[in-house]
Amino acid sequence: MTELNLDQKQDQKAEQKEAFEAWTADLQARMENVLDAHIPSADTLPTKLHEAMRYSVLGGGKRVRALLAYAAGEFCGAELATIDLPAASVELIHAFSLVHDDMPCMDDDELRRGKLSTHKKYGDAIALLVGDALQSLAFQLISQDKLLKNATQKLQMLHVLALASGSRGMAGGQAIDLESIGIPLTREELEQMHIHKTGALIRAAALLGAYSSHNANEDKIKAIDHFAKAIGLAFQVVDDILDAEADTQTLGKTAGKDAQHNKSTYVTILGLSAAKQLASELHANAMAALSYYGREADLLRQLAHFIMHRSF
Ligand code: GRG
Repeated sequence: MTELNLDQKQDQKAEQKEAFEAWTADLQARMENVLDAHIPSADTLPTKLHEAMRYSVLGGGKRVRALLAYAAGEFCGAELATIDLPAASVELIHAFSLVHDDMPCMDDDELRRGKLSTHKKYGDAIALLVGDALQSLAFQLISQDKLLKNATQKLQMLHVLALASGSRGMAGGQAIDLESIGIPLTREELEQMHIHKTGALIRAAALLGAYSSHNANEDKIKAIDHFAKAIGLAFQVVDDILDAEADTQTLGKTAGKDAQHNKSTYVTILGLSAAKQLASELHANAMAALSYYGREADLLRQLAHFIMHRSF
């Protein structure tokens, strides 16, 4: 094979970046359509609840979890269409968590995805119901998915999603978070909290993508799992850095909330520079999980890069 010169390498990199941006835009739009098609229309009774569900899910968000499911699914040989509903189900659980997280009894934020948070627009009672209904819809979508032919495959997905969102996953992580306001956490405690609160659903997204394949290879699933654990935690470290460094307009949610609420974060515990170093180490760990694989893992690698370098 002939060696590429510097210019050729730069051209290749620019082409890969462009292709990844096109893939991202394409699948974000695809996910928007899937979600739009599966959340009842705003003129279906009860209209206010459905309008608020659509408000909370559609027209915003980076769709990182769906992208991860698509990338992991493609890596394992799944058809795109088979990944649609499992990926949408994770986005619904994620949107549910954001709606509840913004409420006064939780993180209390009036801004989400650059617009009023759901309880500010529709009131607390509707916001609670939006979360409940989105959670149910997530499980409904997998259970009714006609492209998942095998009942064991569906059960496996439902199990992974239930574990990731329940008391041993995201809800548990949120409980630790609430208990720790004003109480400094150790680095280990902070890590445990984020592995549950943020990492569990990101890991579930990748696994659901992988399980969308009818014949996923065991080694590939192990690699995806290792990759997702590392990049899930890196996602949160980057989130803490952004909360400290970025402004409200860029974030689309109130910046500096962690400091305001006297919360332990990677930035308060380690300092900005060590937090950035930790994010790079976690990224390297995620890359190591894919080291055995060639071009077929490139989407996962590029997605990891996107997570590391996002601005919101
Ligand atoms: C949902 C089971 C369940 C219980 C509710 C409220 C709650 C318990 C958990 C909150 C979990 C939470 C809000 C974690 C934060 C995760 C996080 C970093 C969110 C931001 O994710 P992005 O940046 O958001 O992917 P977008 O808007 O791009 O989708």
